Amino acid sequence: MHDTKQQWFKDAKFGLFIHWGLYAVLAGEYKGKRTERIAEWIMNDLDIPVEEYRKLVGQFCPSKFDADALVKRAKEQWGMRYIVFTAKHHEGFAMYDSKVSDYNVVKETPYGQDIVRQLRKACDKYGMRLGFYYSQAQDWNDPDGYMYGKDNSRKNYRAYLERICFPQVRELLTEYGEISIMWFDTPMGTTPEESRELYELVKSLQPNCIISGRIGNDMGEYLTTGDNFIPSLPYEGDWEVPATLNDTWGYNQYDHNWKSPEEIIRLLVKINSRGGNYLLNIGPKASGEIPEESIAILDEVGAYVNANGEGIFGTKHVGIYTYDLDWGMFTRKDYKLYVHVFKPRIRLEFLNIGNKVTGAYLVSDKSELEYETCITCDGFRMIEVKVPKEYHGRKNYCICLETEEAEPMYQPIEKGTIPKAFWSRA
Ligand code: FHN
Repeated sequence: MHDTKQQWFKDAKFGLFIHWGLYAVLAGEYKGKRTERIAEWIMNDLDIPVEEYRKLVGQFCPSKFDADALVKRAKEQWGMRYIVFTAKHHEGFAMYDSKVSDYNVVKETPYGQDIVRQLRKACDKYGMRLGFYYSQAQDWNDPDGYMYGKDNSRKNYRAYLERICFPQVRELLTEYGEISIMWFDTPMGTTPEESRELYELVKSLQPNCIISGRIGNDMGEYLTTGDNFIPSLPYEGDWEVPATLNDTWGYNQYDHNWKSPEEIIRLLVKINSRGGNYLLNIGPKASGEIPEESIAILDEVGAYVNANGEGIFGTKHVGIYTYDLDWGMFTRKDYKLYVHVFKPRIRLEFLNIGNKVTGAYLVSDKSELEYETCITCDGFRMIEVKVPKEYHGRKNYCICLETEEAEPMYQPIEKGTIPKAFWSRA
């Protein structure tokens, strides 16, 4: 079982991933050809030569980037608890003032400013945790960095690690204050010894910095699931789902396949209910602006998160309930079972829950709710909560059932197998 031993990560539940690099200039299209895959992979997928791709630096001038406004919004409006920013993605371009390689935003772009430094400042101001995505193996700019689906046999990855990866990781962990996560990705041919070296480098510089699941060779401190992949069962231990709002990470002007705010709310609660964190991505444009669709979705999601944060942050994975409800999902803390209600209901019925309920309230304003426990005419134990009249037509709210027992006690469907104690309480 993965254990980061960091309570903040276990409690965080909702984070912001930011994929931003030179690929934003192309926005999914190079010389009239659109990429059919994720936008930040355009260099690799459309075989753009290094010399050509490097010319994009001249067009990178994000004058509309406002780190302060972004972090403020992520914290206050979207309810997110941490940010992971692509300090260097597979394209090999550093979004900070790297002394290790001139291929960076300060040295080579007309913009000339350190993006990471601006995020650091804003995160400090708003009390937001900051982590870095760092592509430790794939580097399409460097002759010794891995590429995907290409011949890597003549590359000297060891030389790459020593020349670029290790020194840049050192820079990121010594020049930018307290870093909460190093988010490594696509380890490719990294050996266990190399993963170990990288792990130890991070820990020697910042012992509390958490290392993502994709450092390779099972050395991550938490499980990073596949992109947009949610485990279908509750999972104990620390884990995180990196996920997109549409079908790309980096900005793609042609990708309009946005998920709705309602879908995102359900995905967030589903992941939280199974015990994980949701690391949800935005891909800023080359201008520095955040796509308006992303903002609109996240503003609405954030309204839910802010009103119902008690049932999100600090919750633990919920065991398997006997039934698959089409109108709601559970999260929990000790002695509290939260029910996120996604469809209009007049009453909320919970069949085969064995707990003794001691109170019920609406999470957003703490108002008390009426409830009762009964035995159905089929002989099943049922808890019933009355939805207040003004909520009858409403969806997307959260209630809390306070219980005498620390954990929810789901009963099997077959009556004969239900322990007597639960029946006698009704
Ligand atoms: O190749 C990357 C991809 O561009 C993106 O960064 C995602 C985020 O999880 N990780 C890799 C693919 O899994």
